Amino acid sequence: MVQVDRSGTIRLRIINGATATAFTVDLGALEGTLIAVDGQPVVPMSGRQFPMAMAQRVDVRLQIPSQGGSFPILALREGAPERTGIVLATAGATIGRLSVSGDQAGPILDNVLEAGLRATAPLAQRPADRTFAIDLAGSMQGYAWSMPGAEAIEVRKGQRVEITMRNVSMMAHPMHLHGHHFQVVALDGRRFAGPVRDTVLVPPMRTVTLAVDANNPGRWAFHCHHLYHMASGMMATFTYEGVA
Ligand SMILES: [Cu+2]
Repeated sequence: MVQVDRSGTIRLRIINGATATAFTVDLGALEGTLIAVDGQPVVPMSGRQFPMAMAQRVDVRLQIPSQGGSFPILALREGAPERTGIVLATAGATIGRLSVSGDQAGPILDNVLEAGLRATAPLAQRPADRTFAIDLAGSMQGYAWSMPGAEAIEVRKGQRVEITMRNVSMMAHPMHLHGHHFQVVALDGRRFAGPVRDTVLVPPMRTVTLAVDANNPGRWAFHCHHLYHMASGMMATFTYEGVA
């Protein structure tokens, strides 16, 4: 339980720190405003449910009603009834006991919300200097995963880089690049000025393109944040030329 003030404004920053589980944050009776993803501001979007893949963060602004009360903020497990969360409560409010299992399975994550997000500070408009096309491949049978096309991602400082990730598997992959924030610039080939972030979900059989300015020389991990996928093949690097 987290005590809050009547009529108070709350900023919740939620991190999906799970190894292999996606969630949907459910605000219950409260309406919230999504104001940032992965710590990067987005054009505010109101809603009651926000999907979160592994490693993703959301910042949600909430208004506590003047009459007060208790307000469960739940994280619904994808495709299963289990849930967890916190309760925001004003002084003296009655707090009911909640089951760890809901009535129905949590939503399967897709990119519907992603398509509606817009960065407040998008990357400058410019053509890509380097483009890479990679597949996200593998299967549950044998549990071997790979990122063909990502073996040799090598860039130069100052370049605009675009990476198109095509998921040819039947599992979703939250793809995470270290050392940078990128902008999501296309979903299934449709261009848009999407959010700036560092982890983007690529659902099964879908394609996501990210754009990134190579401005932080090093040898950076670029991987699926489903840690069992990462450990069994979905790990690549984003390397600057001349960096060992
Ligand atoms: Cu994965």
